[in-house]
Amino acid sequence: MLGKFFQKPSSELKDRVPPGQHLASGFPVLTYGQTPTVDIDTWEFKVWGLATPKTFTWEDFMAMPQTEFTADFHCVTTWSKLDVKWRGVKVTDFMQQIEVNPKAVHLMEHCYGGYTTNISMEDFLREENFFAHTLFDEPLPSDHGGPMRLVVPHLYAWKSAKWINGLEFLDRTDLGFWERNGYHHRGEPWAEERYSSR
Ligand SMILES: Nc1nc2c(c(=O)[nH]1)N[C@H]1C(S)=C(S)[C@@H](COP(=O)(O)O)O[C@H]1N2
Ligand SMILES: [Mo]
Repeated sequence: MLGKFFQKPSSELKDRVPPGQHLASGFPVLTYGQTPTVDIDTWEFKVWGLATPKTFTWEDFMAMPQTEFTADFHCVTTWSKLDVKWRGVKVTDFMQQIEVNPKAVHLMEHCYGGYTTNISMEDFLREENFFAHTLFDEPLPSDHGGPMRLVVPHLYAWKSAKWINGLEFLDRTDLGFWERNGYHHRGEPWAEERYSSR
């Protein structure tokens, strides 16, 4: 029934595939709505809310330390892709560039096209999170979120905002697009935090 697009994970990979997930062949694209056209020359990334407002250009991001990442990717619609290879800027390196009010406990990820998703500061500040501009040694394709997306490997991939262009720091939990439409507020795949009980 899973046909040629999905495989059951082999036993050695099983401990890397969360419950209820299947391995995808290839790298599916999952977008709600249109893929926005985003030009690197006019690209801007802003921080606001409980942080000193600041705007970054593409050059500003390229001047930050650049790191390679290999991470597994889990979509709540039940496909997973292991060992995705990316390059970009670690969230913890980016955070050196901004001043955040200690009252900030949560944030909203904002994107070109209007998509939003929320995340706690604790989940956002993890060492393995990064802003990605390169996928398997090629510029990140626009359907996968190019020129720049966030990747949060330890949560379902709807938290990995494509075409990201801003972070709004908050003193409380707020809900993003899918979270307002029934998805779990946190989305941890090993706990199968798929949908909200409310
Ligand atoms: N801006 C934006 N980011 C997004 C989405 C979206 O629709 N818009 N979809 C999310 C979902 S549900 C998933 S599974 C991943 C899919 O990333 P991919 O298309 O690169 O596989 O992007 C996430 N980030
Ligand atoms: Mo998804």
